[in-house]
Amino acid sequence: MKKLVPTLLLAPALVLAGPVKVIFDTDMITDFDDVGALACLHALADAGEAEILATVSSTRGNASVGAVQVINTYYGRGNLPVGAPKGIGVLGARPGATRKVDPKAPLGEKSGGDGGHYKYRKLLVDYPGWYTYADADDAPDANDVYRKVLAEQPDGSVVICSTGFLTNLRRLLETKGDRYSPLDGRALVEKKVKFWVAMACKYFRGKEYNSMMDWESSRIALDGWPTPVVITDWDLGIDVFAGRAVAEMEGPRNPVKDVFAGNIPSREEIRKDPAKWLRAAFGMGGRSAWDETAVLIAVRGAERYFNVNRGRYRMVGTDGTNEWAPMDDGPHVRVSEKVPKAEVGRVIDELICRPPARACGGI
Ligand SMILES: [Ca+2]
Repeated sequence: MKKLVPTLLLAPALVLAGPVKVIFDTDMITDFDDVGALACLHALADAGEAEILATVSSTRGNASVGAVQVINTYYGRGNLPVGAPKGIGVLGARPGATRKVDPKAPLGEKSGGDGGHYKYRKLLVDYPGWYTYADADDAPDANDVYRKVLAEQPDGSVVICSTGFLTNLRRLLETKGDRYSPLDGRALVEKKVKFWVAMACKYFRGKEYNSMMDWESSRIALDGWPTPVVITDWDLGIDVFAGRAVAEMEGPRNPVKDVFAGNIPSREEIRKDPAKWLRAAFGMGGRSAWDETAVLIAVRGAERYFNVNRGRYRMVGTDGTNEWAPMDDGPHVRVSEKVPKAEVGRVIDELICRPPARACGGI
């Protein structure tokens, strides 16, 4: 008989009084569904559904932390704690990259040497004064951010939402007791974290960018996490589309609108060859909304929009491959379609398009 997933673990908005406390962990190195995800999270915070405790980058040496700060500032929360991994961590957009783009170098071509960094470095050029860390390497250690924030929060109250690499989560598990807490990382997570929702992995076997790029950290984090983990995987998000609405929204420019408007193909282009654009993760509704689905789950619970399936994701081998094994008492939950994907996309678009409730600033 199929074991039911305890609702208590998956629908915090329904069982906890007050806003859901969220730490957002993002890459912002290539793709830009992270921008939509962070916009959704701010909109949910504006509505009183979420409280954003920190926003950290899972990459090093690029514009990711600065880009996060630009978006935070747009929503009037420029002073949110930010951080990045130290010592280990993804440096470039491509697997095995050993060099980072110099954050002080002139802005490169969109499809040239800057690669995926372009859109985030451009954000920093276009919004000067909205951020403090142009280079993620200059930002505080994500471990300090995580440990300080977790130690200050009530037990079992924090939801971690990761939409990038699992580097920070691995590093957090490996921390020792410090000035914030005598507990080691695993014990601190066990005490404070209600659950972790990760946009990662490929169903049921394959390679997926977030879990592949730093596969060793993915293995350690997925195998060692002591509280429930909800996975929204590549196959779920590929045909949930969002972002066209904000890209075509009337009104003044803003960093969220800029990113979507500058990076999604026109309706006409998609009309000419929809299959080609789907392979590139674009649809008439915009960009595949992998990361935004993770935010919906973190704040509103997995079961509001998705079916839940229990099992275990694990990394296999040493090339970044993962696989899913269904099991009634597995430590992980994988979500699948329940509410039609087009409707989920509309929910996401409505959040992304909401004007900020606070005045721009806070940096
Ligand atoms: Ca991402």
